[in-house]
Amino acid sequence: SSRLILVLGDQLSQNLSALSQAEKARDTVLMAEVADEAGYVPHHKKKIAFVFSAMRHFADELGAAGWQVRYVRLNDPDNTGSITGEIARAIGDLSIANVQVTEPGEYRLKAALLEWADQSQTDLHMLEDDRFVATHQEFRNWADGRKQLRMEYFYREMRRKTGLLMNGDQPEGGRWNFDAENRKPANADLFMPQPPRSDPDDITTEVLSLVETRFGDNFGQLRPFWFAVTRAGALEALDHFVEHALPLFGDHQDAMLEAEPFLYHSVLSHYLNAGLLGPMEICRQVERAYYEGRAPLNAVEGFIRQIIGWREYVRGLYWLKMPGYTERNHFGATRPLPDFYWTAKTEMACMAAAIGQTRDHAYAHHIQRLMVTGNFAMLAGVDPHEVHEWYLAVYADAYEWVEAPNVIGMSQFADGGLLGSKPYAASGNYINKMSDHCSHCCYDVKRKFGANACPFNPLYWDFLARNADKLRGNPRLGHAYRTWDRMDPEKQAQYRDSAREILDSL
Ligand code: FAD
Ligand code: DLZ
Ligand code: SF4
Repeated sequence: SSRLILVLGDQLSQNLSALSQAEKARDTVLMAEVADEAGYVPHHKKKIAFVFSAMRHFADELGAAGWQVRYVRLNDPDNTGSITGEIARAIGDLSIANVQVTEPGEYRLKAALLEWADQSQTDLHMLEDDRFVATHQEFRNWADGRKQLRMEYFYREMRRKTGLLMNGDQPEGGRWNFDAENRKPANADLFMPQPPRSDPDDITTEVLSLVETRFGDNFGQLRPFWFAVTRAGALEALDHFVEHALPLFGDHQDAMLEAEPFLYHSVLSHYLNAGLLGPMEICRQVERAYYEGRAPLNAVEGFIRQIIGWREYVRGLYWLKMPGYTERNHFGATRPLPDFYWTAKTEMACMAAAIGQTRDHAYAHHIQRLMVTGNFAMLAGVDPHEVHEWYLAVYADAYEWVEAPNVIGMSQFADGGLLGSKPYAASGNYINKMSDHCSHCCYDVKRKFGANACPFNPLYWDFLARNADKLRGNPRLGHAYRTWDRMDPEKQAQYRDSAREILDSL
């Protein structure tokens, strides 16, 4: 009998399991823009526009490929506002009894679908999402019985599984990881590559006015809107990255420049997470650039590790630890998120740059997310759940399965060290070493405390002192605590007084 095939906004892949196990001549595809998905956090305007426009283009492509598509627009008068509501309405209109869907990426929606199917006694067939390198089962098997889950070991398994950069069972170049070569700062350069920009077509233009009308008060700059919204456009962005930015990706992976939001990063995560690109096709193309002598091993290995290592690892951890993971709060932090995360109005040049480009592009690269906005929130003792909701809202690539482990685990250490072996806490010195922000800042990065000292300096020591009961035993912080312990008490008090003043002013 005929089936309803649900395709979600981050499932825009022709090879999606729900589609490959369906029949064009018999089944109907349902895609729906709904208020619930557009509103469970206050998404950045560009993120909503990207998802809706990419959904509309994908629906057209499915139609052109011969599928029957029922596409519900946000403004359709009968729109019920939820995915389950739209399934129920479609089932009624089309007299279909069976629903088929690929497992949603977020726990929230998966739970809602299963609960609804149960209550309405609908036959709901949920298929595995095979657009990843590792299955849930493989990750669980790997994690089972390990005392510590470390990305590096999981990554090696994924290298072996995929054969990427492998010579038989040996890693290309004799080492698994070339990160030691990847920590160089960057210099402003007139020839810095920029991600390619697409002009809005008619579909995108219509979506932009919808977003303007319905989400005009949301965070973020809607225009200029330059993201690609089709697979063809995303493939062009991939080619562009491999040709222009990949060769220097490794060297400057951790660098930050005031005037260069993208540096040598790929800016592909929103395409990948929405399904317009697949992880293996990206990695194969990047690997080819190495074997053809167009990019060095430190860049290619570092890039492939982000995708088959980190991306797969955080997804595995998410499904292992949900529900409950997003509520973790190891340090018991309770401060509300400072308002400047929404306005970029702060005197801290590094924060203003990271938040400002987040507002403009719905993008910041990894080190900004981790060592600037994330680091500051952790040092300041911001409630990790508020931090989590901010990250989930403001980035075009943000879906909870990838965002939550990065925020709750990697950046806030709110899971108490499940994901990372130590908190990514750093004083201004780190930011100064890796960026040119401090030379644009009204704070003095060399000043330890007192008026116009870089706020990261007292906050760093205050964070360690405040959380000594939880962190002192961490071997990777031994050096920092020895330094703190040797400091004379007057100096310690100056750090802590300064921190108190900064925190009170937030
Ligand atoms: P590149 O630097 O070019 O890296 C290549 C690809 O590797 C990315 O496109 C991405 O798919 C993958 N990748 C790299 N690092 C990670 C990582 N730590 N976890 C998972 N995948 C990774 N990434 C998201 O996709 N969505 C998020 O919501 C998200 N939230 C984050 C929040 C915090 C606090 C931190 C520290 C990191 C977060 N990341 C997230 C990971 C990373 O910052 C982004 O994937 C990256 O900045 C995207 O830009 P890019 O495509 O230019 O990446
Ligand atoms: C992010 C998003 C937004 C903004 N809107 C929709 C939508 O209207 N309809 C839809 O199917 N998906 C949307 N998405 C993506 C979903 O939130 C995503 O599929 C779930 O979070 C599961 O990962
Ligand atoms: Fe950021 Fe401190 Fe440098 Fe200013 S001085 S840019 S606040 S690290």
